[in-house]
Amino acid sequence: MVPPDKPVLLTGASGTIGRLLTERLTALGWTLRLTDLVPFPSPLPTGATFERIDLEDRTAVRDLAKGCGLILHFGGVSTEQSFEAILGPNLRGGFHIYEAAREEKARVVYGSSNHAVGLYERSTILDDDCLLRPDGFYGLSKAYGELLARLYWEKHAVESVLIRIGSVLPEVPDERILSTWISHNDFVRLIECCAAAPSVGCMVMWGASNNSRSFWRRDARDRLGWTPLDSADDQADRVLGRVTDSPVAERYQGGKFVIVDYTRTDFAPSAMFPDKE
Ligand code: 15L
Repeated sequence: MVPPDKPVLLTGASGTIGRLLTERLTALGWTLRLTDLVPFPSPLPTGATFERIDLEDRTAVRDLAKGCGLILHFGGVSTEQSFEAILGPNLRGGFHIYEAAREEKARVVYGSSNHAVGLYERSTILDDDCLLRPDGFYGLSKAYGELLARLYWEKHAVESVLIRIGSVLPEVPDERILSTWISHNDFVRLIECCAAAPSVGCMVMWGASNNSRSFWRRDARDRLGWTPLDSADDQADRVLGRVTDSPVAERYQGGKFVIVDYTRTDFAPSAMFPDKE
């Protein structure tokens, strides 16, 4: 695929996903403008520049996005934390990203998460139009980001691909991730498709490889031109039986994120939507 003709802003560049994309996309000839709150941990590859900014700084985000045609937004808090810790980077930061995208007429690839729907039971198979059921404040911030994207599409024609990322890991560490795994190669190809598709509107993509145990089904991948080529299935023998000791974590798609500050004893959330399950 031909690299984007304009520079691409990548937030969260120093994190796991950011470092993967920096290495792989520059090797494909992309010009990347990287940013993170913490320094980039290794030497910068050719084609990448780095500026350390805070997503809460609206002017800094706007200035850094100048001239970019695509924003890969993977910055912010990526674990379950207090509302106060998530508010600035994820909610306010997300708003700054969308304001910058609106000004630049840039497309956004928004790093959403399976934790936006983490309170579905594992036996429920979800399509892209399912109700959002966040499993904590982190998942809630991703649900907000998805709605922010929809607002900016409907009011300002800012295009977005909302990737509900499963687990981006070199290999599968446990039984749950047999359902949520996305290989590095599938993930990088997905990002290439997000950049290359002639139009994306505001679409949701399940960010997972071709796993037979997947919790997820329909999305707009045909329109995007993406087909995952890998599968966690090959690794099943090694990890089947590697589970937590929490019945709550094992019951819900979000796994361990669900049990942070979980106070119910009756497993009732699923009973809120009996007709959907
Ligand atoms: C996420 O959203 C997290 O950022 C990542 O660290 C993993 O925990 C992943 O979800 C997951 O659910 O496996």
